[in-house]
Amino acid sequence: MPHTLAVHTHQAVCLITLQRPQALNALTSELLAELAEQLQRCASDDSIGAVVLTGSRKAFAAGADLNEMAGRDLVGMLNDPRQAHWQTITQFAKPLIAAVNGYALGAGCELAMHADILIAGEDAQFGQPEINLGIMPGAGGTQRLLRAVGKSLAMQMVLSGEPISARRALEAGLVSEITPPELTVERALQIAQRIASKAPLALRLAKEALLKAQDLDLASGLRFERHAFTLLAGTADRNEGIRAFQEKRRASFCGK
Ligand code: DAK
Repeated sequence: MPHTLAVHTHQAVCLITLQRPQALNALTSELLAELAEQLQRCASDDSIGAVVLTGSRKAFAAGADLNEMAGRDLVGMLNDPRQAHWQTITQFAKPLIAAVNGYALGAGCELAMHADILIAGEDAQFGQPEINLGIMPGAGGTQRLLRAVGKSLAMQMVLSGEPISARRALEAGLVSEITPPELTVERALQIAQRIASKAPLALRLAKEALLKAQDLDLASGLRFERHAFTLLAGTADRNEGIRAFQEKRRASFCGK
């Protein structure tokens, strides 16, 4: 049983809630290990189609746990077990939705940016305040933020440490929707349920292709897309999807 997370699965969607309210969900090694373990479990469970990750109304997560970080020197950072946990989170291949209320700062913002879709409450704040501590983002904050919001705003956030509001995050493309805070999780679950009803192999390849768009040049990305599209032509779910359309009924996908 995880200590730092609450985990509930309902109709093919797993809801993972960060639970360290005493420290605004600051990310400890234990929390990251438990999160990585839960994502691995979801990855190997065929009955789970999507995951929603959330925190509390006050904080999604206020960054890496600074009390834990204070005890790590250079060698400690190089051998940091958290690196492996971040890798596991990065490699999660099923759809991942973040429902963000309150503070998403430092590693908390970086964790939210690992999600494929971000839904934010109106009071959410996104920031990379590491510069105030004499350090810089270390879990993708420079790379994913720049790709999400563009150079000028990413530079401003990382170099000044100033957070941005949910509305600004929406305008910049960091989040796709904002909601009243009490509805953020519900809206994320609604989107996750819809996604989880689709064909698993198509979801997996579509997510992979979309992520490649950030890394590859256009010709390579288009080549990957064509291969993935062709692969799906050999799946039972593709036949079922088209047959269901012709028979005017809802498709029932099997993941093959
Ligand atoms: N760590 C530990 N405790 C924290 C915390 C944090 N990041 N953030 C808040 N808390 C604790 C506070 O100490 C306080 O505890 P008590 O004093 O009550 O025991 C409690 O949560 C409530 O916080 P406040 O009293 O400060 O609440 P306020 O509403 O006044 O302020 C705040 C909220 C979020 C503005 C403030 O707490 C704050 O500035 N927190 C620190 C935010 C921050 O600087 N975050 C960035 C941390 S650096 C790595 C990759 C990445 C990283 C590290 C390693 N590897 C790949 C290895 C990332 C680094 C970071 O994220």
